[in-house]
Amino acid sequence: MLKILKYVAAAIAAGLPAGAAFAAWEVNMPVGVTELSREIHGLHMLIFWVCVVIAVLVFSVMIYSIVKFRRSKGAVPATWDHSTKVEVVWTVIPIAILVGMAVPAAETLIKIEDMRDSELTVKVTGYQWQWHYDYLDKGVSFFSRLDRKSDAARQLRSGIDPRTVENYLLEVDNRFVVPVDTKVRVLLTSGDVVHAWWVPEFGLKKDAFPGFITELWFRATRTGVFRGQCAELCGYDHGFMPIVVEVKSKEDFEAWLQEQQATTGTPAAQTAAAPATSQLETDAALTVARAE
Ligand SMILES: [Cu+2]
Repeated sequence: MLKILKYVAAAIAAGLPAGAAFAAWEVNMPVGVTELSREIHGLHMLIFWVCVVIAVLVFSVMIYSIVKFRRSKGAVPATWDHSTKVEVVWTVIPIAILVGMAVPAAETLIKIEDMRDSELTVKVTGYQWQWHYDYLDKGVSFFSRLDRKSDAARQLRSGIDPRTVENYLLEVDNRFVVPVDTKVRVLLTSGDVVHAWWVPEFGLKKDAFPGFITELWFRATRTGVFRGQCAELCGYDHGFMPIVVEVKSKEDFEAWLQEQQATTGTPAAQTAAAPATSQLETDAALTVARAE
């Protein structure tokens, strides 16, 4: 017995990365930076601990029974083979546990699908191999593709060490910019094959189908840059269509939006005709109108 335990301990020790590497060795899912990702993480941890408690109880009883009632100790097998009482107990308890877990899970699922009261809607279209972002009613749209440095390094026999490229394969030329503390609704579709929009820190991943629109929403609770990738095998350059979301403060986002509207030559009439939701937007329309 002791020998077996020694082997197990040695095997575990060999499998664990040592020292500092162990500290950075993340096995759990990230908590993320959005309202939904926190909720999903909370649900995940709740279910995890339910599983831990069940495992501890079941294995304790099992190990105890095996050790205590072994033949070498003179245990005599029972002669009965059926107990309705026990059958009822071991059916009712798992049902109660499952229903108990289904309630918070359903609450979170409903929340994920609730698109009401979104403050900004962006249509995101996947293409082989880039993303297109269209800020509906804002007159701003652009393609977002792998940045040049990563693209150069990834070429066969490029001679560039990918380790010298910052955020290799996880950087784009035009980032998807969104405001913080704002419910952003993403309408997902595709121009060719099935892609999937996935940003781990947002806790969400959804497929983009040609001819269909799927949707998701997020409300980032802090500013920063968050990276993801297309998560569907969408062709031979599938690994080269990253997603970079830049969450800015509301003021910085408005400034960015105005800048975009000015530089992309948004038709003034279109912007002015759209119902202005803020003074800043009206100002942007006037600025563009004056510039033309
Ligand atoms: Cu893709």
